[in-house]
Amino acid sequence: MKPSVISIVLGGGRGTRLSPLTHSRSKPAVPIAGKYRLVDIPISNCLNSGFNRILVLTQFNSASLNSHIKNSYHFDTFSKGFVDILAAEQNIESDAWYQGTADAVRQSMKHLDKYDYDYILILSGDQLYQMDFREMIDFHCRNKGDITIATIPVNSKDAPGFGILKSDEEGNITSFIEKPSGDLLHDWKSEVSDKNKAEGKEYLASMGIYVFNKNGLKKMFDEDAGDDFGGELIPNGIGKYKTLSFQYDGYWTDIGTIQSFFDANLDLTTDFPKFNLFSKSPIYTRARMLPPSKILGSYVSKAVFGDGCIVMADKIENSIVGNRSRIDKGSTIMNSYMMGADFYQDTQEIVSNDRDGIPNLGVGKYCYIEQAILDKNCRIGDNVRIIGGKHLPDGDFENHSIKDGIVIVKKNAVIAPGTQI
Ligand code: ADQ
Ligand code: ADP
Repeated sequence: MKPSVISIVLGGGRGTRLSPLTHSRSKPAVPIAGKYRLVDIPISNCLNSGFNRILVLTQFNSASLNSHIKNSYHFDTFSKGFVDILAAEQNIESDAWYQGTADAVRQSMKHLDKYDYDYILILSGDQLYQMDFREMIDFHCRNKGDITIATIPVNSKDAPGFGILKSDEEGNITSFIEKPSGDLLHDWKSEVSDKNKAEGKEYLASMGIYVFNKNGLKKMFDEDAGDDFGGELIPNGIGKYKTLSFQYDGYWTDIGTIQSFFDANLDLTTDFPKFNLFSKSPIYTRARMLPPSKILGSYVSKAVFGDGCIVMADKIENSIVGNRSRIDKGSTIMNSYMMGADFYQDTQEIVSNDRDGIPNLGVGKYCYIEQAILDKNCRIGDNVRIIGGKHLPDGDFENHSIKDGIVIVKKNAVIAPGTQI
């Protein structure tokens, strides 16, 4: 019999590590890969696994997340599928934000009572991967776990950023430490495959993807204190709950920081990206009915285009160009992610702006942009040079921020002609 599953997507803490992309939108609504949003990844993995009852928990319910979910995920009456957003809400008992991952799920349990389910699948909202969750749920049922954690081998450089665990031969997790400091690592090596060993990946990391039995999770919330799964409830529950490791060997990356977000996006422009957009399991998103993209006389290499773009640039290389992007003649875009725009300007407006020296939506004439993220609806004037690089110190300015050497031009920013960043 098909297991009865409700999926919960943890849609974001405060999203500060992804700011300024999260200034005006919640984290799940951050655009990726030119035409999707972060939340499309876990939702698509659920749908491709046959689990179509999905709740997205978020700290604030921005208009763009709401409209994205409402416009993207439609189910017929007979399927009983839904994707609903649960935003942190004030109520009689509490006026607090979700205090952590476990608190977010704990506060949401009352909304689940109206559904029939046996298992809860808890997912992070800021990861890029393709996984068939049926295999994980099968593993959980076969081995009669209370909790199953998806795990992946990582190297000693990455290990301090994750929950690290050890398991016995049957996959029972025997110990777990959240984000161990480097000096503790030597105690946390696991037996891994020869391939992983050769790559130096000798630590088993939690992917922050959990399966719980419904009653087990309720019991945990009733009996154990803690606001965070990785920091408190999971490590404290080892020994009390049968906690299993389900090892995954595919591509998986956390995209919670500007650097990892940028790297994951730009990897999609390589010959053989680690994340396969051209897969039999589709990534679902909003069908926007945009026209095809039009390229006029540009040299283009290793570039990924969204829909409805008009590109007259000289050169686009190693870059993602999102929906409705307009790039004027003589411009170059290198190693960058341009998110595109939410709307078009009409031709009359473009001509009159050109006449008056007012920047139009998109990138103007004779610009040079490298190592940058251009958030949506930017207006980059003519002859602007934006060149990121590791030599640049982090900073936050009116129209842009710099993080890890990446220049992030803020949503709706207007960059005056001739500006140099
Ligand atoms: P982190 O990713 O550092 O570690 P956390 O920041 O708690 O954990 O985020 C997990 C997910 O929950 C993210 O998608 C985040 O946006 C979301 N989230 C965080 N706080 C939230 C809140 N208050 N309300 C709603 N959503 C919230 C976790 C585990 C580690 C594991 C890594 C793998 O704790 O053990 O190794 O994930 O990435
Ligand atoms: P996408 O899914 O294509 O990224 P969204 O539908 O989330 O875009 O965003 C489109 C948003 O842009 C909508 O909220 C819409 O109201 C807004 N929008 C559309 N036309 C204009 C316009 N001319 N000026 C400003 N905002 C616009």
